[in-house]
Amino acid sequence: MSSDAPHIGLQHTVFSPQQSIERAHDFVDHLVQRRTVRDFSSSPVDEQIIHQALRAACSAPSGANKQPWHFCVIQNPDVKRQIREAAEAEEREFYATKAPDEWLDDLKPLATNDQKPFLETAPCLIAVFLERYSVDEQGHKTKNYYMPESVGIACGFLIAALHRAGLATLTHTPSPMGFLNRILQRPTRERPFLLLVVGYPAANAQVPDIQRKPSDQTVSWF
Ligand code: IYR
Repeated sequence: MSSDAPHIGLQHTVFSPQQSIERAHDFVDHLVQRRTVRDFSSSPVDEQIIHQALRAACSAPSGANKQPWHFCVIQNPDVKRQIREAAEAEEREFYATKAPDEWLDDLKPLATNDQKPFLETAPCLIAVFLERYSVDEQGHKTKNYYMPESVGIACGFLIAALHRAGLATLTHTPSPMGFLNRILQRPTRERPFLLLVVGYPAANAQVPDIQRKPSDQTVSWF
């Protein structure tokens, strides 16, 4: 069923077949170099880069265009310290008691532990919240749809845009992350979804020697 809702002409660039292939290679060759980084430099990040990457994130498709996300950009050292302390408290419990052995075994190649110094070293953290529901101008609750899918896609855009600008990121999810609502004073209708650590890699940054699955395991063509 179509509706009378206003529509406008699509703005979309189509390239020649050769250009399309080259552009796909250029973009993907760079994107696949992205690695999750845990050794961050304290070098500052120009806020323009963060603004632009958030523009990318906020342009993501979302269920019924509800845009069910909120991004908190944290650069204040005192707020970063509070987040580190709260995250490490959760991580101590995770590593000492909560995590089953299988999970700890799966984490061995990453060599992670309950220490999260990057939460203070990195110049910028972006806390991403998922809006369970919204509130309209009259204060009435309004529904959102496909929130995890929508916010997940927005985070993908965000990470890709930051990588494209030469920044490193770490998708950090201490569990539970309710401390982010408290520290950042976000309402309970917003669920903390991801804590993204953003900055430049340390000069001597190391990453785990792990491989991506071959495409015959991850892709089927029909
Ligand atoms: N949140 C913990 C554990 C952890 C869990 C997964 I799944 C990872 O991919 C990486 C780490 C930590 O950050 O150490």
